Amino acid sequence: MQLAVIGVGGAGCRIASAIRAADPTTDSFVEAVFAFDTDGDALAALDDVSDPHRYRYGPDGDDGLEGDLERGLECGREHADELVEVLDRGAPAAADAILVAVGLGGTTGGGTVPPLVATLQRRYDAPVYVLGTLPADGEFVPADVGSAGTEHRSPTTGSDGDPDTPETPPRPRAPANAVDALERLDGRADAVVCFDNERWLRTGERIAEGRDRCNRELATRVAAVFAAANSNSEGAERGIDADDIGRVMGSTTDIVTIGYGEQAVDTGGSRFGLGLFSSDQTVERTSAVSAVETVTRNGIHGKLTLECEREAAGRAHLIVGGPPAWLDRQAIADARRTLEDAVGGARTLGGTVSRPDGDAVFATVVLADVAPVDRLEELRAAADRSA
Ligand SMILES: Nc1nc2c(ncn2[C@@H]2O[C@H](COP(=O)(O)OP(=O)(O)OP(=O)(O)O)[C@@H](O)[C@H]2O)c(=O)[nH]1
Ligand SMILES: [Mg+2]
Repeated sequence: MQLAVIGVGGAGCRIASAIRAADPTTDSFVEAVFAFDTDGDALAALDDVSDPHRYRYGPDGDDGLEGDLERGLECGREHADELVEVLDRGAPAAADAILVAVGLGGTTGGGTVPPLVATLQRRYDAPVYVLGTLPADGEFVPADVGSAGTEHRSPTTGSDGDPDTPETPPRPRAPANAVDALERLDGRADAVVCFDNERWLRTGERIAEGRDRCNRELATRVAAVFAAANSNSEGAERGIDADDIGRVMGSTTDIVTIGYGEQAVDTGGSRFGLGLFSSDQTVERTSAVSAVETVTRNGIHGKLTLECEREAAGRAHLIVGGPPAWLDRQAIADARRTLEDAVGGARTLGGTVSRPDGDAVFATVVLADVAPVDRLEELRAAADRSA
């Protein structure tokens, strides 16, 4: 499966760049990465996007949009065709899906992505998925309004920490922007994969301090889903293809969250030699079973990109992968039942990914059509309060 990744705005571009960096296979699942921003300095700071695929558009100056989503939307509508022309030059026609990454609290990203996704849907047959971060409380809740007497994270301004950490302005409109952008994506995006910054930042940590770590964690999960549909599953029980991914993501703008568990395993040094030999490796069955059980449990019950009750999922997909000798069939069948039990009546899919050169067993859990989600309700309430 080949994915065209488009980052829009500061967060979106950094996440797109991190996805490129996380691509684990030589047979890359990332067909092309594009970065679109109104902020030229932010574009210039990206690590893993080639120059011709970085594109600045819209008003000049850092705060041309001044946090105003209406202006962001206007800018997005005005420039959507122009951005798609930039994509056309990079030939994403071969892509099986398009992934648009965005920080949903932002003005550039939140304003551009809804009209951009609408234009992409008109121009390409491939499904268009949005990967959106949800704003953290520290961005918009004043420091002295912490909940129920608990000490609250300080706002995102100030350079009281590491002087090398870039400052980030407070974003009082972040929840309203996020809620508004999500509503506008309804009926446009095939699905919206969410990542909750509030859950992934450490206590007291500012976006600028924690974002690179968060982006790596998110990129690992995105890669685990989409690279799975790109791998050689020869010898494995059941592979995964783009249709499986399409089935679990759906096409009706469902909210999607991803869980992930990984365990390093001894591959007898085969990763330094030819991958060929790792399939000859003998692994004690109890070790293989225990590895699959552990990563599955962590994938299901560990931290999700967006927290929700497991029973809140309408569909679920379990991907188990690793060196072939570690992929115990019975353990994988049991893992699938563990997921079925956890999600109640949700429809579940399963697949196996053989990674002859890998040195870890992993489980990726995709939960789709999740509702209700507490964090989304919190952001809606915060948006109402600021209205
Ligand atoms: N996970 C993650 N979230 C980020 C990152 N940068 C910003 N955010 C989040 O994304 C939201 C939008 O920020 P940006 O992407 O910088 O905003 P933008 O789209 O460039 O819009 P403007 O700068 O306001 O024009 C913020 O409210 C943060 O919640 C990042 O690198 N990683
Ligand atoms: Mg910006």
